[in-house]
Amino acid sequence: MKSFEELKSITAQFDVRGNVLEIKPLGNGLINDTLLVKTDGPDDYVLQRINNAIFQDVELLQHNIDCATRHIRMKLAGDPDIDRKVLTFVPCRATGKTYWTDGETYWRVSVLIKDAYTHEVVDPASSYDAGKAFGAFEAMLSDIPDTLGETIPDFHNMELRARQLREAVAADPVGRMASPEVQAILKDLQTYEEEMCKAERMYREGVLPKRICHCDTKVNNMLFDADGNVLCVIDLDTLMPSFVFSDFGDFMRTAGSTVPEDDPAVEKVDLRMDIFEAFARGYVESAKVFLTPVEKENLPFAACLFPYMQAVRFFADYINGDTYYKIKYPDHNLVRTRNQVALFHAAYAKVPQMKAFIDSL
Ligand code: GN1
Ligand code: MG
Repeated sequence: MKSFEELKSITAQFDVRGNVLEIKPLGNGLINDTLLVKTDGPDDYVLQRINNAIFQDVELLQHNIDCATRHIRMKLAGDPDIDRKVLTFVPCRATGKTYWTDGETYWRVSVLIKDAYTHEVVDPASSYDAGKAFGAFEAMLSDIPDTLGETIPDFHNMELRARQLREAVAADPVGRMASPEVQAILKDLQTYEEEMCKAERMYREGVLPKRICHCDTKVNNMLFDADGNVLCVIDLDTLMPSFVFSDFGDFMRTAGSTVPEDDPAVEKVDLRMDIFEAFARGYVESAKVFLTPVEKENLPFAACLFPYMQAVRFFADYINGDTYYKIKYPDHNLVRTRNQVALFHAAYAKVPQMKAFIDSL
C-alpha cells in the first residue's frame, strides 16, 4: 500500500477543497482499494484505486458512471437532500475527467456522503425500502439517453461463468481438483447448470430484455441515514446492461441470507422469507413501471441464480489459486463456495413459496 504522502499527492490531482488531514481504509470491497480522506474543508472524500486488472477499460467505466450519476441528478432535481442521494465525482485538475492515472494505477475521488451508514444486515422494513430504492434506481435509468457499455464483458452471463469453471477444472493450475470434496461440489453445481443458464436462452429467444442495472446490489452497497432510511446506491463500477435478475438476485443473496457469504457454518445458511417478501414487495412497487411479466415471474429464479453464480465464481477462483477475489486465509474461497452452495439449495427449496408470494403481488 502507498504511504500517506503518496496518497495525499494522488488526492491533490483532483479538485478537492481543504487540506488533507488523514487517509484511512474504508469498507470491505473485494475488488478495489477504498480509502477515506479527511480534510479540514467542507467535505471529506472517498479515494479509490480502481482495479484495472479487472476493469480494463477505465474510460468506459467512468463514462458509464458519469452518465448515470448525471441522469439521476437530473431526475432528482429540486430534492433538498440531492447530494446525499447520488454520488458526486471530483474531476481531475489536469484533464477534467473523473479519474486520474499515472500510467499504471487508476484513481478516482468522490465526495463522502455525510452521516451515511452501510449495513451488512437489514430487517424487513429496510429491505422493503431497499427494494423500492433499487427498483427506482433502475426506473430512473430506464430512459437514459447515453449508450452504456459492459465494464466487464458478460459479467453476469451464467453460460460464461459455467465455461470459466470448466476451464479452471481442466487446467487445475494449483492441484486443487484432487480433493474429493472439490469433486463433489463440482458435480453438485453441474447438476443445475443447464437450468441456471435459462436467462441467456430467454434473451436469445427475445423474451427477456437487458436494462441498465447496478449488478452489485450487495446490501452493503447501499447507504442509509441514521434513522435507517435509504439514501443512495454506491459502488457503480458494474453499472451496465444486464437482466433485472442481477439486482434482485444479488440483494437477496446478501441481505436475504441468515449469515454472511463467508460464514463457515453452512448448517446455519438459510434464505429469509421475511426479507424476500419485503424486498420483493418494494422492488415490484417501483419497478412495475417497466417490469415485464417474464421478468416478474422469474424473480424467484433470480434468488436461486445469484447464489449459484457466486458459488461458481468463488469456486472457479479457488481452483485457479485465488487470483480474483481478495482472500483473508488460504481456504477462504472454498469456505465462500460451500456457503453459497448451501444458500443456493436453501433458495431452490423455497421456489414454490417465493412463486406464490410473487403471484400475490
Ligand atoms: C465483488 O467489489 P465488491 O466486493 O463489491 C464482485 C461481485 C461479487 C462480490 C462478492 C467486479 O464485489 O460481483 O458479487 O465481490 N465484483 C466484481 O462479494 O467482480
Ligand atoms: Mg462494494
